[in-house]
Amino acid sequence: MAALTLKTDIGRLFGEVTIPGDKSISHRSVMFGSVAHGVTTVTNFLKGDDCLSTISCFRKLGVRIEESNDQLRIFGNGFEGLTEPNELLDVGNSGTTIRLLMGILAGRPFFSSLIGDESIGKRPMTRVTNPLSNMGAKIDGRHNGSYTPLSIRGGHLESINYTLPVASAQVKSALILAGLQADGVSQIIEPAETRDHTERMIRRFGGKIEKDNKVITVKGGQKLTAASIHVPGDISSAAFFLVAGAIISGSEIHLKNVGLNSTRTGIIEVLQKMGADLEIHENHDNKFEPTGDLIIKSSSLKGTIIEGDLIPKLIDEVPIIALMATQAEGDTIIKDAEELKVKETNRIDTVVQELKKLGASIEATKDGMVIHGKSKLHGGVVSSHGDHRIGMMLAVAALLSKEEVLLEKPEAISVSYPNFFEHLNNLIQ
Ligand code: SPQ
Repeated sequence: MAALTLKTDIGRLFGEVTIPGDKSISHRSVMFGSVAHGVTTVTNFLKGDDCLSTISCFRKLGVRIEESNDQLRIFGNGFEGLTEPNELLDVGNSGTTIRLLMGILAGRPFFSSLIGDESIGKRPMTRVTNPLSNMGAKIDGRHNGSYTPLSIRGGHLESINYTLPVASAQVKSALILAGLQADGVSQIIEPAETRDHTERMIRRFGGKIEKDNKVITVKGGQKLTAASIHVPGDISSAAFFLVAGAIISGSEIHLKNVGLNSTRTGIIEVLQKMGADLEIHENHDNKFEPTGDLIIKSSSLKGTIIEGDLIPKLIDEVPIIALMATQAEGDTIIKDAEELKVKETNRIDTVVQELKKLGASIEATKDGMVIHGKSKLHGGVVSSHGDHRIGMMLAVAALLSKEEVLLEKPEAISVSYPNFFEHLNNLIQ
């Protein structure tokens, strides 16, 4: 796709956005619907490219999935209802799809091959393939099973007692999904708390999982029963509007239906620490996943330090937080965030490289970045590098420029937010 001329030199942002469905929860709703017994219905499913890849993989595994405008119907027949695929399972750009799917396939007595796009081909898979192999799955792939294409022959699994070497919800979830099919009780220990959507899904589908601080315990052989799922709005998508509203003078944006699961709300803590004018209206009747409405107004911001256990709660928001820091007084230091190097792109390098092109004062460090505020951003030619979150961050950055900003590879944004530009443009005054 040709480079896109972004909106620049705007007055302010004003109005309301209904945030589309959460990507992490949408993936999991299809996966659990497929391995449960009965018909699962899903509303507010995110029809972004990543979640559509998950649907396509489960169809190839023999699951009937009906899509209408406002709902998905998934006809699950249990883990044992999945059948050997005749075709390659293509996960596109989606790390969540491939890693969680491997946890499911590890326990299935058949052969499958998984592929993805160029970015997936660079993302480390041994974090999942090693513990799954220890449980009994036979997995191979490029560089000794480290990278796609991967092949997996599943079957009988032994339970596992495993301390995660990195705080990763994807690794944790893959092991939980394998643990559900294993003999005995598995224990997974997290170095820091990560998003708990998989654990919540198990309970929603009638299963049991225990969590004691950072220790997760799950018993194999559980039967899951179909459920109805309403997917809350994605706080990682809302983050772009929260930051845009905070940094563009005179703005006021109302965000409806945002997921407020405390394992995901690091962005809210950072906005508050930096002095943002944010109102939170929690919705008290959603016990499956907490939700609420947010109102953000522009205000003056100050730099902060972001580190430690807060990082997994905002890992996908670091690109847009870095932009916010360029508009805050003083320095912002982001550390303990080495995981950013193995996302769709190396998000430390791509954030630093692209924001510098627009005039930001920002440096990469070994495990994060330092941003010196406040910078006046200007025009230029920037690239998403094929990473949706970098693309959306740059579209918000461009709003601050008086000169033209061209975005290369804008199509990446459809991975998690297909109508992002429509929503942004509706707010511009
Ligand atoms: O699915 P994918 O490509 O890994 O997506 C990203 C994103 O920015 O949307 C990461 F690049 O989100 C991950 C997130 O970083 C989604 C996720 C999940 O749904 O479990 C967990 C996080 O990854 P990880 O590796 O920390 O477990």
